[in-house]
Amino acid sequence: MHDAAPVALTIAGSDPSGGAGLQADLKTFHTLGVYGSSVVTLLTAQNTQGVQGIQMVPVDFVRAQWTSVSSDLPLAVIKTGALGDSEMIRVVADCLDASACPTVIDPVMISKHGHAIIDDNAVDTLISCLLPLADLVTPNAFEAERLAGQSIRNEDDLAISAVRLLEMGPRAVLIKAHLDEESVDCLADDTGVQLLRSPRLKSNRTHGSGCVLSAAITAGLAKGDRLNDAVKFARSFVQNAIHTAPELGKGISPVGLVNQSP
Ligand code: PXL
Repeated sequence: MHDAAPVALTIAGSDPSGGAGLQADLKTFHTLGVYGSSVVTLLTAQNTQGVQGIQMVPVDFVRAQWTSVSSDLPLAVIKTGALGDSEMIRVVADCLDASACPTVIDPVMISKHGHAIIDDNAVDTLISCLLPLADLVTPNAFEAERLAGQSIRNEDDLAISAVRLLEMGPRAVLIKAHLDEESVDCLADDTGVQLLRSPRLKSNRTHGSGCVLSAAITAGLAKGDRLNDAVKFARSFVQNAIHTAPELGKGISPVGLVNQSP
């Protein structure tokens, strides 16, 4: 008999082109030796060129999926992705509140190109119901600006925003930002604030990179890594995924996961 791999759950939306959303999460978990399970919140019709449609899953059926999975599998860590609207965020928050599982929240609100994905009401619900339940929240710079009400133009702004976000309830915050020619992420928790820098990769094959980063952190935590180590590993995993991205589709290619090993 083989030892069971740790189990991670993603509560997220479907990207049928396979580059982002729950498909990216499950592929990342699998690549990193973690058993992936999923609760689907919404379906997108999308490809590398854009999103052509969105259909919410009825909230009662999201609850039903949650009950099926959580009553049966030994969940080590839960990750959330696209939740769609205020009602869905409340339902997911109820589920998370009832479980004692560590949780990584990717607050999918604004795309990395600056387009709003959820409305103001949903943002308010995310702030009041979901952030306080997060062990880690992983906004991009646009999302951090909206959540913390602070514009991010330099490293000082990043650190101030991270501390403000920390005061909103999560146990830790990772803001993903690009400043000049660098990728600068800011990790804050009760031990302090750190800036993690790496050269900005000039690539347009980045579809799903945010999902893969937070999924790789989730996988690290599921395997028992400390947050700091999980974040550092996940950053290099995503850089590698961008370097090895295939040319797929007519638009923004997905990052590559196939040739990576842990
Ligand atoms: O990367 C954010 C994201 C999350 N979830 C779904 C998505 C996207 C971006 O395309 O489609 C389903």
